[in-house]
Amino acid sequence: MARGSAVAWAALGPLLWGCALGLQGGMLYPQESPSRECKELDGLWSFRADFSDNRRRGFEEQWYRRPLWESGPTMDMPVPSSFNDISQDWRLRHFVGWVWYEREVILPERWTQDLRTRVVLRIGSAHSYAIVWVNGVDTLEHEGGYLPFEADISNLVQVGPLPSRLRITIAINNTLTPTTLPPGTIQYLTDTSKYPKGYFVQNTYFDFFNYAGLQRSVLLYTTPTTYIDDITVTTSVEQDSGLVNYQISVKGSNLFKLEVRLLDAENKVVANGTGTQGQLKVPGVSLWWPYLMHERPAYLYSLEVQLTAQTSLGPVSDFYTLPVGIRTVAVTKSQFLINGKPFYFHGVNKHEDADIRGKGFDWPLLVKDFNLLRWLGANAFRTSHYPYAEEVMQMCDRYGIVVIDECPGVGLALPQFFNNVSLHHHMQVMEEVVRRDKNHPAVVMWSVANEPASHLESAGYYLKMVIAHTKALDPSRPVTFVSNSNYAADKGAPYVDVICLNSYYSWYHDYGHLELIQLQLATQFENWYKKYQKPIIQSEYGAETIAGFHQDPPLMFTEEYQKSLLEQYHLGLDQKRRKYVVGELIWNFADFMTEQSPTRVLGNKKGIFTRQRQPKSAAFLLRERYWKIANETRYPHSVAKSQCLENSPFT
Ligand code: BDP
Repeated sequence: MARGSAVAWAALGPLLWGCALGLQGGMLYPQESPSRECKELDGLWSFRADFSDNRRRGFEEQWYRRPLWESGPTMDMPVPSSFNDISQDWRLRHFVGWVWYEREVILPERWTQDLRTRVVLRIGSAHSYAIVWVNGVDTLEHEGGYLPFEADISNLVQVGPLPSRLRITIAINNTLTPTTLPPGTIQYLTDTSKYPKGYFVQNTYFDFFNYAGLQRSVLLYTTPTTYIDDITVTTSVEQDSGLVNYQISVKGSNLFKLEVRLLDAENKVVANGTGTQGQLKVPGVSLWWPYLMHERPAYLYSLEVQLTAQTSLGPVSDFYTLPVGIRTVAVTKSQFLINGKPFYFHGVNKHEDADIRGKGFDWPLLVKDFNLLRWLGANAFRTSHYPYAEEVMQMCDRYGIVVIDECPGVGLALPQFFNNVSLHHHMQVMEEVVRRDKNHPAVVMWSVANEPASHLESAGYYLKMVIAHTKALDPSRPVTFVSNSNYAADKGAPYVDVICLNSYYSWYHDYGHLELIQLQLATQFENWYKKYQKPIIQSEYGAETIAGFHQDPPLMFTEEYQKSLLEQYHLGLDQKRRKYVVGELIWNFADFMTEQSPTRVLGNKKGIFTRQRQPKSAAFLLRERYWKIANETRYPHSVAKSQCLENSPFT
């Protein structure tokens, strides 16, 4: 594809769906409908960590065969939550190995007696390797945290009169190895004068705490036995009409009929179609715009899919409704275009992280974070450094927060991590990410990695393959990875559509010398742009700041230093903003937990909000800037700055 002209990915949408390595079926978000029921299994589960020396007692004694309490002492564990910060036991906080979860469920009779019902067990995520048993039967295994997986358990629950009580056992191993994503290493410390026999530590190469457990919802849901398995939607625009290309996969029978209707936000049918694929035309379309870019952002249509099928047990119907935002994404050599207009990312990097729950999904935290994003005037974030919960992605669609969707390709720091097994797994993870998030209008770009050792030859090949695979899976979006390499040494940049750069001037070097930032930033941008002629996003910058530390003139770790560092970066960014720099994402939205080390004070403190979501001084500075940029880049350019701020319900 020729570089230099706008590359309109949306137009390529229907070309290449399904170049998967081996994924079976879709991963539609579970929803209730006239044909589907959901039963959330959130709440208290029984829990036991396997503290035995080899961590394998649970398998040796087959803890899945009987109620977990019969195997020994258990504790209550909330789901969703990371297990690490829940108890007073320090061994559990740092535990590496297998932990066991168990819960009993009573199923409604119609789920177990009606053989036209399909019962599915779905786990939102289990970090990092999971094995699932239902009533002691080995049912499901999954590698990789941060992504959902599921199994049809109908044949386990529909086995005669009323076996309505189910025991679900899930063993989870959080060990990171050279072939997991993120990778890690286990180091045995063999000096017996210092360490007891068999002593080992988990080494990681990323800067966040390796929280683990059932960190997202677990649920059971039903579909009919012939069912809507997957829907893929891409959109484009032709004059004032929106085009919605859909592709639907059905499982369970070949004798079926599909009808689709597209409804606007007022529930008026604006287009309809039939069959497994087609194109819907929406004259006078309301486009999906990012927050603050347009007076009516985040417009969503609903795609209602209705399936009717004949099965050996009689007719069945299935209904699924997918939110659809109609928008285009394109990249020129100096711009990132949404709906054909230049888009500037003014946003944040986040983490799924909070007190007590760790990486556990939490509704109050979710809504608070989105209210803070809107207050800040942020229009985007990157899911640093793993895919976030599906509910987060749905909020982004609804609030118009643009997402750079990053996979868990973080910490690829050592040469041995670029091997064939890892490459294969990484490609599979990208399949799972794309399968889960492909229909979110908010997702405008995939990121396959954060700060890999991209100066290595082997990394160059590896990144080339992962990026090519991701593009084949989804030709409708640009692909990137986030680099902290030198422009002259980086071997992955030739394959990306947008260059994403992390730099920490006057933080990790030239300590305290804020006066150098503008020069160093200009050099960084100019070097990269000259070499690649691609749009650039400053994907991380920031300073460690302990809320309440003050010093003027500014010193490192104070609120004044964070503010001054940001100001210097902003001056540098403004030099290139209307040229080819298309975004800035602060590191980080909020303080977050890391491993313990002499350079981390109860975690990473580069947040502009504390871990408890209270603003540091820099948050006000950034807010001022983001609202100003929003007003300058708004389309159509009709709202004055003061109006914009005053009229906002979030001021
Ligand atoms: C970057 C990493 C990020 C770290 C940050 C930091 O991408 O995960 O937390 O540095 O050091 O290199 O604060």
